[in-house]
Amino acid sequence: MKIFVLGGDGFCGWPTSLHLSKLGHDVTIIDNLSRRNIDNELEAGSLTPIRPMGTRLKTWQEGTGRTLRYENLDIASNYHRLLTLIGEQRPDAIIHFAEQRAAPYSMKSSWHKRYTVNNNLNATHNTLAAIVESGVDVHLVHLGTMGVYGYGTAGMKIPEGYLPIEVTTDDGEKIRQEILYPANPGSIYHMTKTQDQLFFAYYAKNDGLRITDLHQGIVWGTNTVDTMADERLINRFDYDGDYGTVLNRFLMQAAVGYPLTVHGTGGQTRAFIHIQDTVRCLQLAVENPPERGERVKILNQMTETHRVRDLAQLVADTTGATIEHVPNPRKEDAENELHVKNDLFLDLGLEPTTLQQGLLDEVTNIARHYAHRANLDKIPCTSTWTREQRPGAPQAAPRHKETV
Ligand code: NAD
Ligand code: USQ
Repeated sequence: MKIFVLGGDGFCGWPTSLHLSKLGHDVTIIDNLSRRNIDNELEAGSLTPIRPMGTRLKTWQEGTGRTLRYENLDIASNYHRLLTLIGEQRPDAIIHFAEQRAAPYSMKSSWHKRYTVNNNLNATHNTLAAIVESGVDVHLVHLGTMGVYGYGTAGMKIPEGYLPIEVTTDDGEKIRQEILYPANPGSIYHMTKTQDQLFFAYYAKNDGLRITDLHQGIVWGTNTVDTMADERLINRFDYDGDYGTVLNRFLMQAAVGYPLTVHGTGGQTRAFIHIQDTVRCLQLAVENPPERGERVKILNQMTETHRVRDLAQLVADTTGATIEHVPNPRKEDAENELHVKNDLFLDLGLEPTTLQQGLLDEVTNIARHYAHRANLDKIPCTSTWTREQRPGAPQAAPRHKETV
């Protein structure tokens, strides 16, 4: 298959590109390297020494004899080049990872909110419009997030995208239908993913596009078998307060002797998946496209759920790290339950890598191995969700009954 990987230089996109290339697919990476530029902006960087794109491609070629193509292109602003590439190359599938993906980064300032909205919505919409305009029958596979649902359960497992409902018409007739699960984003970043869903529903309905949307949980781990083959292929590992995700941050913090930063009570429950399972899910999604005219195929891409304080305890027990409860810079429920359906990927043959299997390996081979590269000043989460949470901000005046 000919496959475009939008965002193929990133944490999920790079190992996915290697995995698909190894399987014999003809892969073209499209990436504007904005993530590397954000590292410059934040004066932070990957714990692992990621190599320039040219070195990555050459190393893969030398090691496997396979060629990965690369186009440096901003898909959010360079619509015509994207359209031309689709028209000339006629890909069978496009995998879309190319968005600004960090919730804390999206909340840093009004500039960061606007950048995230402009980048993510235009990236997704340009891709859809270009597929239609090109007339090529492409299967679009998008990386969405579990966060589109919010993290509540309403007393049931979160279904895969669609909620069955029953409404009573004015004539008293009961009608059953399935609607998109109500969106409940917890950050500007997550909000862009809820809007992506509407773009997909519209283009599937109006233009018959074949679209798969993967609602992925928090990805942990670093390497896959392919990125481990040569150190020059190593994947990125984010640990800073904006881009580091919770479990990888805890692993890194344990390795450098920094107390594990649990926000508030640590009562947040989240869904997780290992990076090796992410690439396998992408393979399964590409191999199982929806039919033309079918509604958007939505799959929950996660393998286990954990409460943040339990994760901290697990890492502490494994490594001897200490735990610190720090004020939560986010606006989120102090405690939540989360139960999620993931039958679709299990039915397709996914065999999950569990935390129990991979945790110690990750601590030893990545976090401890590269601990000398860490900048501890970059660990604290400084992006706050509201003005009132900013350091030194005047507290909102109490609302008295008579002024309401
Ligand atoms: P990442 O930031 O490491 O990778 C994204 C890549 O897209 C980067 O290389 C960046 O340079 C590129 N990019 C961004 N905007 C672009 C544009 N306008 N044009 C061209 N390239 C652009 O992020 P990631 O962790 O690999 O996440 C990939 C996708 O998966 C995201 O859409 C994210 O929302 C989703 N996701 C990630 C996680 C996770 O835990 N990392 C979990 C769930 C969903
Ligand atoms: N948290 C801590 N301590 C930390 C960092 C985070 O307690 O040091 C807490 C947060 O308050 C939050 C939870 O851990 O309650 C998860 O935070 P996170 O940064 O690991 O994950 P999140 O912001 O949700 O975003 C990540 C990815 C995003 C993806 C999402 C999937 O960056 O791209 O969409 O996970 S999900 O969470 O399922 O929506």
